Amino acid sequence: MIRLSGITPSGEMHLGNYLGAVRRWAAESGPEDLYFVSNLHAMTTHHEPATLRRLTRHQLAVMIAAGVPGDAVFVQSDLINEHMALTWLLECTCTFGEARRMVQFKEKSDGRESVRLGLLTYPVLMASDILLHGAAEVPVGNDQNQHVELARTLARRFNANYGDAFVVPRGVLPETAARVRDLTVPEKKMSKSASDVGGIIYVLDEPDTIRRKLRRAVTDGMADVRYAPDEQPGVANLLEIVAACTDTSPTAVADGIDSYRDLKEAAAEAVIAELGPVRERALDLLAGGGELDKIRSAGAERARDRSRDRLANALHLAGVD
Ligand code: AQP
Repeated sequence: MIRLSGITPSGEMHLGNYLGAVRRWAAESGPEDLYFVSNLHAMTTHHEPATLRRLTRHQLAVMIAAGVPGDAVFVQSDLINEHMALTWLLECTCTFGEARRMVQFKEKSDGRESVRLGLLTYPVLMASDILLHGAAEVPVGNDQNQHVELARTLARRFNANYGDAFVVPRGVLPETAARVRDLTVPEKKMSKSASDVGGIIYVLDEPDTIRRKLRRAVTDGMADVRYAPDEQPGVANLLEIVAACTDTSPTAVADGIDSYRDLKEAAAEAVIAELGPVRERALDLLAGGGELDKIRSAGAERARDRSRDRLANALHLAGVD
């Protein structure tokens, strides 16, 4: 059974991406699973080419440094011909009404004067990612589940119209997904595209930067260290971060700490200990030696080999071989 997950290089990898996704990929990866940098998805709104190229490499390096197996990773644009060929087949399987109904399209296009067509069609590109690689399970948060549903619909429709080409995938909610919140706006999740970087801990942040950001984390005026996410979201976020980094529960962390100052210190120590080795290895990979490029091209070759017959069969069934 193949599970497929991706990360979009819309910014540098942060603690939320790491604890909520990438660290799990490293720990739980099965022999057939695939993890990719979805750089084509980063083009649906304004992007800078040089920045996108840099962030694509950055995401790949951090994934490898975090322990995601090298033979399970690839970069989406390294298989651009394959992904685009299947995207076209699926765009000709999807209706305009289906694409327009996607909630994320409505949210992201709302109020904008000019909207890239890719923002409308990107769920079809996501369906092609899933179907090209034969994924049976796609771990996603609630915000992406509608897109996996679309992939299911398109797989079923294509199979019914032309013949058996695709595994019908299903979305699965990760069991213990840590949801890391922004340090300065704890009501919101930590996000690559947030405008205030003070609320975001990046995986490659230096230890002093991590300490500074955590010292400035928003708490509340209750002066009470207990785990109450609804009443004390900032404190709960810090407790969850320590718990995730030290493999315990937020309540157990709260039991051993008396002041917000000590909580912030504990969070800084836990995060620095967790991210330190990943940061070091990622910086090594990014600095040179060609190791990262070798991993990248071997990953692309493997992913291409594994998807070749599936794509050829789909093209044949659709009558365009
Ligand atoms: N704050 C978070 N806590 C836990 N998990 C998170 N993820 C994202 N933010 C958090 C998980 O990281 C994986 C990769 O995310 P993505 O690149 O697909 O996009 P995203 O979810 O939209 O991430 P961001 O950081 O919020 O980016 P922008 O600002 O560009 O939208 C996913 O598994 C995601 O659940």
